[in-house]
Amino acid sequence: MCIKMNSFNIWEGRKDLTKDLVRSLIRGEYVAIIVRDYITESDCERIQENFINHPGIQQRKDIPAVEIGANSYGVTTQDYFLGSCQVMGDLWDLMTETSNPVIRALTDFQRGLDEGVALRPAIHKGFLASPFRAVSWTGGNESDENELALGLHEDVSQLSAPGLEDSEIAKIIEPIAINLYPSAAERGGELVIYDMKPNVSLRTELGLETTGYPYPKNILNDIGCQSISLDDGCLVLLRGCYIHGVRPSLGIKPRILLNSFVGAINADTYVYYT
Ligand SMILES: O=C(O)CCC(=O)C(=O)O
Ligand SMILES: [Fe+2]
Repeated sequence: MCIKMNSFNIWEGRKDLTKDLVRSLIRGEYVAIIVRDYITESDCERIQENFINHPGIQQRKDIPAVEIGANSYGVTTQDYFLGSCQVMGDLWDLMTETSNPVIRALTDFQRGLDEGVALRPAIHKGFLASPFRAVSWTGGNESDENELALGLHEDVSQLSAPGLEDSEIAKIIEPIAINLYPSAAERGGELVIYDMKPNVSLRTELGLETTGYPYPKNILNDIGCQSISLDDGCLVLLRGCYIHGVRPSLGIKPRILLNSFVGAINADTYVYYT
């Protein structure tokens, strides 16, 4: 699927997300940062169990996936923030008897921001965005080399959706995804990132200016990409303006993603949302 490797910078290491790495990512020196073994084995096991047995798990309607948490994609500001508040208890349950690696990742991210720059939840009329959502993509057939469980997209255009105009998150120019994988697929489930940052005119030409999804494969024919194999405990920070997608997962173990987005809304404030 990837035709040209290593054409852009992805940092890879283990255990810790340092201030310097966060700074380098924000400055644009890397497209993504991969920190393996970021979540402890016992937290991974616990989150897997909590996810599988969770009564709040929902089948998504638009794409084969199961999810716990609120999602700002395709909804109005009011529905998103209301939904975020309603799922807070479910998210706590998912973190039962863990050290809460999502809060650790958000805190590590904040430490990399310049002095005086705050990271806080996005807020709307007193309602707070939730710190993460948990999702497992269940679709796709791994034997088909072109198939994806989550199609090619970027995470920027969806912030221009008409329903979100009045929200803080609509002010974000470049979101960064903070993705934790307490459970990776036995096989497959790779995150594929392309060296392409579509501009507004391309997004508009393709009719994706308020969704960022799904990009047709043929625009990527000569574009470099990297396929990132994930394992239990990985943390990936990804600049959401680059086109990316997810390969189908195989095996009985679910591929579980804990996802948050962060982005600047002014010179001294970053917000997180889902
Ligand atoms: O599942 C993944 O690895 C990435 C998911 C993603 O890109 C998204 O939810 O926007
Ligand atoms: Fe994404």
